[in-house]
Amino acid sequence: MNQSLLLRVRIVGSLLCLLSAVPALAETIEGFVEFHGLVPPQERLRRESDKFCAKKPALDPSVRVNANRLKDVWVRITKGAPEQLGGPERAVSIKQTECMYEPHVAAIQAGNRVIIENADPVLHNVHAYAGATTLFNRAMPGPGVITIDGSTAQATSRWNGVVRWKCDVHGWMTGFVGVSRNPYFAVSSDNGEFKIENVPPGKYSIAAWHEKFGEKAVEVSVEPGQTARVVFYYGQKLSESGTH
Ligand SMILES: [Cu+2]
Repeated sequence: MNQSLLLRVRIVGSLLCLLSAVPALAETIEGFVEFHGLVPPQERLRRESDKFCAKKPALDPSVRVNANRLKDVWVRITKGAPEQLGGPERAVSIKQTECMYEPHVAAIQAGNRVIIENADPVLHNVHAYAGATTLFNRAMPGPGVITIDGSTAQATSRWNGVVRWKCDVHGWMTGFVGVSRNPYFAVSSDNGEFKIENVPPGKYSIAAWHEKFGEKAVEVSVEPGQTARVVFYYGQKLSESGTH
């Protein structure tokens, strides 16, 4: 081997060493939520009490299954990640449209803002509960936007769980916001998939929550340079939820 080739081999070798020494700090946890067994039919909501809302038929959004995958499951790391509050620069938007909340289930990090829009020409009353405690209760008499921050963000930061939304005018209007005390969370999509990004390698407990079917939990190990895959199972029990 001549000198210049040897030098090149050494340089490439050093670069490879450098690259492999750089720690992988941000991996992804991804997966989906399966539902097995008889899917409860989506009932048509009784909305005759309000002329505007009654104009459009609407279905109960609480259980939505598409090709054996369950939508609107809040998935988040519950153990293994340090507690960390979010900032007001991040926000989730929730729209009241045709007398429904869109999205039906959302998620934030405690401390983030919640922006609530009324796109309807009717009164909605945004009444948010943590358990049985009212977090806030705001009337929105017509189209407009309100932002929930400040004292409410502080209230949610003391609390780790699901905030339930309710409209006192229209009893069928409910929605949910999962509040995490770390930045690692997601909500399952139309096809039941979720993705949690920028997770440092480590061992974690991950919990899933669905408004009708409750909680599931799995342990997952996030390895450097690898995407961790998780499946949650609801409905008829075929096998335990787990990694795959
Ligand atoms: Cu309403």
